[in-house]
Amino acid sequence: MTKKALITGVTGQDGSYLSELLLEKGYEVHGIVRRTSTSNIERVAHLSTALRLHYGDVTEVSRLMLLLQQIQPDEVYHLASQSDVRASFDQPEFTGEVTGMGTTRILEAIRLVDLDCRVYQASSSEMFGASLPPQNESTPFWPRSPYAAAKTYAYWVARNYREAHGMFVANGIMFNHESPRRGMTFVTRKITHAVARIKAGYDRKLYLGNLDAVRDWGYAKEYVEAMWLMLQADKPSDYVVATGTAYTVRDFAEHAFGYVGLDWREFVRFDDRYLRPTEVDSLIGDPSKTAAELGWKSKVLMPELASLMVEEDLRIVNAQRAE
Ligand code: NAP
Ligand code: F7E
Repeated sequence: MTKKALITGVTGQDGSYLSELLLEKGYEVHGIVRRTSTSNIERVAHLSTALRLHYGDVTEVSRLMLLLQQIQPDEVYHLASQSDVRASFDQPEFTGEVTGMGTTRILEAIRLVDLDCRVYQASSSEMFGASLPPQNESTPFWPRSPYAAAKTYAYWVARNYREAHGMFVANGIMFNHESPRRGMTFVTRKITHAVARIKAGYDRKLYLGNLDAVRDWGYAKEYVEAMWLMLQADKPSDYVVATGTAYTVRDFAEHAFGYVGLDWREFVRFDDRYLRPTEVDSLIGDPSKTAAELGWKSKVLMPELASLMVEEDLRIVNAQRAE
């Protein structure tokens, strides 16, 4: 029997890589897409004949229930979220509604239609916030943004549906993961895209905020494999997904500019608009449980990740120039 998967947030970075992975594995893959006035399906356009897309929104439970009833998925990957930490300070209520309550709605919809399926909840290292690294599954949460607070709420709701209703719900506590498909506002992609534009002569400066922040950056394409593995386990649990390595934003900029032979110090300037009211200084994951129980281990580390992202942004910028 062909397995069926439903992905919320299918048009996002992770949704696109996960769709590819599940299609490769022979799944029938369904995705929920928001109706927007301009196209939001670029990341999955190449899969459009294989993917089955449905309009929906995690703020509308009646639609979620209908889709679950019609599709009858074996696995639900709940990735939909307002995922920009800085933006969550400007839109805290909206972030809570989508990133927090969205999880309750999807779980309650599954319960109400009495669907026997496995659920992945996209939890985040941001929940650790100010707790000192290395962070693992037992590290206390100390959220430092409305986004992190919403994800912490969603994490506990996921745990509660597991404990109260016996549902198979796994939390993937993912540390930052990036790729050439990363949204332009996140610091890695902002840097690699700027490097390509500066190299091509379109821009002369890049404005950034806190260069001292430490992150554990991995490659999104590898991280979606861990999502799938969590739903193949014998029992549901919570897993940290990370590389265990630490770099600053400054390190990332140095590698990205260095890849095209430029010195980052000539181009990067400070702009306090990119500072956050409360910052997360250092996130470094300890993925030992995930390695031991799921056999997952990251391969691509920051220097290679920065290079492959710059490489793809150079290709994009050069293709635009040729048009
Ligand atoms: P992303 O690129 O920002 O994608 C978010 C997805 O959610 C998009 O498809 C977006 O649709 C969709 N969405 C937003 N609001 C929605 C709504 N109201 N109803 C339905 N869909 C909605 O995020 P990502 O990097 O792929 O991350 C996937 C998940 O993992 C998110 O929950 C994120 O918070 C979490 N996470 C990410 C990281 C990371 O480093 N990437 C780390 C830990 C956890 P549009 O395309 O229409 O905007
Ligand atoms: O910031 C600093 C910024 O926005 C990383 C999301 O996927 O990962 C992501 O959240 C660091 C922060 O990611 C700029 O202050 C400096 O310390 O790329 P980011 P994030 O906030 O870590 C987690 C795990 C998620 O779950 C989230 O959904 O970089 N920084 N200058 C900057 N950040 C941005 N965006 N822009 C700057 O100019």
